[in-house]
Amino acid sequence: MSLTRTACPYCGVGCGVLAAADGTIKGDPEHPANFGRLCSKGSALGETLDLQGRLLAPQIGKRRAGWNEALDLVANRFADAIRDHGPDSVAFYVSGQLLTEDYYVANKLMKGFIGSANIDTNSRLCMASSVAGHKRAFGTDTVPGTYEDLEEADLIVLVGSNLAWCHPVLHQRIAAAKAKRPDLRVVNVDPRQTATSELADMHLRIAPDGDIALFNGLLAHLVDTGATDQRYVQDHVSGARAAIDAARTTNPLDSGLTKGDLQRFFQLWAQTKKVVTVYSQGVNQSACGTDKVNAILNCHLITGRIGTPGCGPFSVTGQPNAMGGREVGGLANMLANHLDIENPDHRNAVQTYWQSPTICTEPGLKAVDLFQACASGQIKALWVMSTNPAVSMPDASGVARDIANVPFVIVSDIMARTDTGDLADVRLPATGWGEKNGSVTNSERRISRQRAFLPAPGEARPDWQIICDVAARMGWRDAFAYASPDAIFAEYVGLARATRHFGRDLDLSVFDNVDYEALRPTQWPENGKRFFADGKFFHPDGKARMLPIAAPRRMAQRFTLNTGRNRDQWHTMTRTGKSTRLGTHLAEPYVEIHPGDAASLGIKAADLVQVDSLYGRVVLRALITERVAPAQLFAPMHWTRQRATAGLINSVIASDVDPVSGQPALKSSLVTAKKFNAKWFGFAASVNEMVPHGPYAAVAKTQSGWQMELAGTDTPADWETHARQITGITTGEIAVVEIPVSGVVRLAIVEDGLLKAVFFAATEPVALSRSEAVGLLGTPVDALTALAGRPTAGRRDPGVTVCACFNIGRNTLLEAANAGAASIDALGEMTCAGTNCGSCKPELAALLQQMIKPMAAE
Ligand SMILES: Nc1nc2c(c(=O)[nH]1)N[C@H]1C(S)=C(S)[C@@H](COP(=O)(O)OP(=O)(O)OC[C@H]3O[C@@H](n4cnc5c(=O)[nH]c(N)nc54)[C@H](O)[C@@H]3O)O[C@H]1N2
Ligand SMILES: Nc1nc2c(c(=O)[nH]1)N[C@H]1C(S)=C(S)[C@@H](COP(=O)(O)OP(=O)(O)OC[C@H]3O[C@@H](n4cnc5c(=O)[nH]c(N)nc54)[C@H](O)[C@@H]3O)O[C@H]1N2
Ligand code: SF4
Ligand SMILES: [Mo]
Repeated sequence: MSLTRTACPYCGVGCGVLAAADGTIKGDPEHPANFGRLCSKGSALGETLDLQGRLLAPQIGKRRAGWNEALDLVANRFADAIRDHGPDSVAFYVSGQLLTEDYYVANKLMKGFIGSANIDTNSRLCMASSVAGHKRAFGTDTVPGTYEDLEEADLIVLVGSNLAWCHPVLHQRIAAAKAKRPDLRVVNVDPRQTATSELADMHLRIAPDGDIALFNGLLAHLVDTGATDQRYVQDHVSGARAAIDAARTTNPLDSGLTKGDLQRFFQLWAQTKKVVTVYSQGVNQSACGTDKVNAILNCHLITGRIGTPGCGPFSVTGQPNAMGGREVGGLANMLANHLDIENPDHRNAVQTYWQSPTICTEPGLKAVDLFQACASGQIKALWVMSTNPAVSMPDASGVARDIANVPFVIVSDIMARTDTGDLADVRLPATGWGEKNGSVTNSERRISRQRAFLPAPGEARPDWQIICDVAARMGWRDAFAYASPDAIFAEYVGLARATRHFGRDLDLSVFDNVDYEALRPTQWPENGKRFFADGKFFHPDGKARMLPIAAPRRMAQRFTLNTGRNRDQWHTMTRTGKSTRLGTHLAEPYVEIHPGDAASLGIKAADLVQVDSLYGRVVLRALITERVAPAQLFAPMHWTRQRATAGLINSVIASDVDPVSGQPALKSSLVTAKKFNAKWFGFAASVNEMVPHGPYAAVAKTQSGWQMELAGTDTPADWETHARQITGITTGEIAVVEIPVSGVVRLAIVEDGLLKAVFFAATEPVALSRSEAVGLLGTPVDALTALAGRPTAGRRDPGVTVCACFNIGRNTLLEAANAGAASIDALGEMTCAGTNCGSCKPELAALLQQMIKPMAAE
């Protein structure tokens, strides 16, 4: 089977992938982002390619429609709204998971032809504060460095970034560099202990939003100890005086760190010339996110540590094409190609190049405002592409209501059912990864091709084509008459050429007349080039700006709810949720809570916790751990209404935003927490797909079907009926074991000699080997054996999955460790764990650490 050279559709590392239609997936050894490596999500891509659950034809309401009918309807409703209420009565909400070509035409249609800037994107939730911080400091949204800087640096500071889980291949590059050069220091600044902290020499457990106090303190220290580069500052930087004065008014102890830790960190930073500061959502997703970015940039500017090998601030992007989206101007406050809406010369140039009837003259609505405008009735037609805002926006229940309030909603997605798709009037089937062609830009400005290796399924069409089809029907056929993404890319490169005289950073000349089909991963402005070592910035005076940043006041809080990601899931799980290998790493929505807090709330291991805010309520499994600090909670963002009844974490998050960037504060919500009083707890596994219902229920796909965790506040009248309802197995024989004293009920359904479903309930959280129960489904085991709830003779319970690539469970690893495997490599040799993608290595290290603890204590 011949392999197609393409790029991973998940994170912004932008790994090269070799893929084939039979599901073969390999890392591309020649791609400069990963040199052949892949993480667990990348490795499991082959398992997400099946057509189950895909949207394969346009739908109007609940009815299947033809493309012509659906496109006519969309074009007419948009045209009607614009005619009756003006261009600002319509909006697009798009995604950093669109390809550059999709993004380019969506932006062109809205800004140049409809004449509004009401196109915003999920990058608002992701990168907006970095964009705003870059623009304030540099005059443009420029990421100065390259991945090689991570290998060249002597100190890497990871701020608000769980690189081990979220950018695993970059994490592995750092780990490899550190193994080779043990002098390389790594510092992790995160209120939580994460898999990333394990690699770090120093974990600074900062208070929520304590980052400004930390970096202002550092700035003052750099000045006081003469660690600044006065020449660089004099020639190339403005605003240093005011920034230093503001920094001096900050008390570094407001960071929540001790004096000793602060001193150690300040000295290390001051004394190490080659520093890279990597940051992501712990910085961006905050009500002071832009200020955090500039507090970091200030320290790099005052030392001139920017743009030289091993030096610089490095905002790592989350989505595969967050950078491409920024380049083509896909945010409401940008034009195109890093040009500014506010600048009439820029607007004229773009309008002339597009030969468009109009051009937006002022910024459009940013995500949170955009959905508020849906609530107020301003937005008459909304088109959502490649994102799931009914889950991922703050105040997700409110946003779902806002979307439902829009008279006409279009959702383009690859999946038939998503929480947002459920609210649409028209759903349009898009081709997905492996079926579509285009380009993406990764965190280090490298443009790679995504290439198709599968046919388009059903009637699905590429996003760019759907947008152009609508534009044509709105009367702009010629301006959107592209034969292929190739033509769109060429136009985008041409726009950069036509606007080169403005002297902006986005120089795409390396792509002039490039062979698109054969395009190799290439950085702009050219491979290996860094920005700003020459001191040339993009403000009118050519200088960078340091900004005076004030630290936020710390408030007394009951619980601060922090949110983020799991190693093996991607956002709202529409794709990773299909992989059984990925589904069992952490199989239900959970909340990390400190042991002290758990004790004071009477919460024991595996209990359920109810988390409330002014906006909503969630019920989550307690994960009691010292990884979180007292008075803080952490919950992952992944669970949707389809996967859990009460796990939608964003339903408790307020829509507070950063005043500069408009990015929501998704990491520090004020909430209360208490024990959820369940009458009973349950676990079910079935060969059928199960739908979560009841006060607490969460489903996950398994290799034998589906599993569900449950809890109820009322005891069902009849367990047998309940079990059949839950598992969806209505025929076959049912065996029941009931132990009235302890309230334990166990049921198994056998049909045609095969085990079809099991259901366990108890008044306490159900203790049983899930992997064992799941492993028995579909096999000819007798019901009573299935109900034992523990490994049958001759079978070993592998335990919860640790290594997703080879499906190696915790118990298997513990056995190997007991048998003498004392290092990650040894574990790998015995069990294969960690030898493919390596994403689980931090967990392997933790497991080994745990094993040696008792001995160390002796
Ligand atoms: N497995 C996986 N990988 C992904 C994704 C995914 O869904 N799954 N999504 C991709 C996307 S789009 C993105 S944006 C990236 C995100 O990548 P990351 O930013 O690394 O991920 P998060 O888990 O959102 O948050 C990072 C850390 O910020 C910390 N934090 C919270 N508040 C603060 C604070 O005030 N200060 C500091 N210093 N830290 C704080 C959190 O405890 C958390 O550990 O991941 C990308 N990669
Ligand atoms: N609490 C909390 N909330 C957060 C965050 C957080 O850290 N905490 N992080 C925020 C961040 S950084 C981000 S990036 C967002 C992500 O949030 P979303 O963008 O809402 O999440 P996804 O699940 O990635 O949604 C992508 C959708 O596009 C569909 N899709 C996939 N491929 C294609 C395609 O080729 N074409 C089309 N048309 N559709 C496609 C998928 O099926 C899916 O429905 O979440 C944000 N929300
Ligand atoms: S690190 Fe993993 S998710 Fe990110 S691009 Fe590489 S393989 Fe894909
Ligand atoms: Mo993101």
